[in-house]
Amino acid sequence: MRRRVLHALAASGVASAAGGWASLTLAADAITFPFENGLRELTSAFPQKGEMVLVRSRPPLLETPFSVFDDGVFTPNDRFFVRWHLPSIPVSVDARTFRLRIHGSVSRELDLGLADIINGFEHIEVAAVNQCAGNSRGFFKPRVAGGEWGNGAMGNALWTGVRLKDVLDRAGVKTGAVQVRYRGLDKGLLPATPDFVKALDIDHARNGEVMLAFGMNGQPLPLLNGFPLRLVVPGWYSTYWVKMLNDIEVIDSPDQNFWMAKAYQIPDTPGANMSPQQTGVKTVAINRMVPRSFITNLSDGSVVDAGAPRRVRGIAFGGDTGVTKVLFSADGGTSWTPARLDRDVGRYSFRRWEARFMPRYAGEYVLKVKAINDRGEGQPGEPNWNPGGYMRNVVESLKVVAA
Ligand SMILES: Nc1nc2c(c(=O)[nH]1)N[C@H]1C(S)=C(S)[C@@H](COP(=O)(O)O)O[C@H]1N2
Ligand SMILES: [Mo]
Repeated sequence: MRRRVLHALAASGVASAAGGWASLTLAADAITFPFENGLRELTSAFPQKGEMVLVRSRPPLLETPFSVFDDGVFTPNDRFFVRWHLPSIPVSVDARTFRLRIHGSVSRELDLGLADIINGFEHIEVAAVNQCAGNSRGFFKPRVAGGEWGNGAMGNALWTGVRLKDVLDRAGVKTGAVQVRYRGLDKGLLPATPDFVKALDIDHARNGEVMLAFGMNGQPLPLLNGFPLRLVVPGWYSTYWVKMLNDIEVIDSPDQNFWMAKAYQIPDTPGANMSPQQTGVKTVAINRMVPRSFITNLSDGSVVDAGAPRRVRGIAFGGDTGVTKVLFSADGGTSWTPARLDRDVGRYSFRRWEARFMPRYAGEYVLKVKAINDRGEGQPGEPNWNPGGYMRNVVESLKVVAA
């Protein structure tokens, strides 16, 4: 794996999007999500990306077409979703001149090239789901502001990299440090636009799992997924997974910048749930993920043969811990049967599951699936709501027709 990634990095050297992606010609194909204003174009115009659902073009928000999740437990790099906040993203990054700076409350500032990182620290690998906090926001009712994703603002990859802990240890974190903050190469158009900066508490940053990743499914990261280096924070929403990471700063007081203190705040309530009328709700920075599960080989409105048994399959994940159980219902949630779980490739990963569905009679069937993680936490039966459109994890339903 290491050799393969290194080889590919050497061969590519520079990841670039010749010409940029501001002047795209859009494809004619489209899909419609089952919510208001759900029409989306399909595009293959972005560098290193196959066909993607176009949610917004500048900055790029590209969603994974849901059928891709039926193909395997890992989401291919060329179909992996993309989300950026600021419009000015480098259209090429040269791996040979790229530098990562580690500074702030440390004994020794570090200024590392990619080779220093790859050759200087032990490598680790983790299978982990990268999911936007606003995945599925388009389904929020009442509607909320923000990128109107369907369910495809997530993906699962095998990440290769080095422990953030090891890098911090080399720099020597000083006593009194409380957080570590991260920024990447992207910028706003105006100098007044706050840089996209995120922070993690010092103990979290040093837990040995948080990673500086240079490999994704055995390849260098695609440019749009953060080439050449990104933070991977297993179990946490991807707002913390800073891409094109070139600056790490150890700080002595909690970060108060816009992206921590104002954006990505959730109600401090179970399931980040509140009512649209509620005011004065205490908020906290979004953090760990919660369990979700999906059917991937049937979609709403699929037609199946009446009287013939059928395998239903899909994916589940536990959030910030493993999935222990996936339950399947073919009668709208009246009765549930355990699904068979596929190979476990790690607790932060998608886990595939399969169940038997016997549509004995012609007619409509409401299929549901729910995941329970190894802390016994399940998915709620009713959707949550909050003004940011974050953390949807309701038990999903789809209607199929047996004929
Ligand atoms: N540098 C940088 N990193 C970033 C962001 C960004 O705007 N800039 N967006 C974050 C958010 S909110 C998401 S959802 C993920 C998306 O990761 P992906 O594009 O690799 O799927 O990147 C995260 N890392
Ligand atoms: Mo996000």
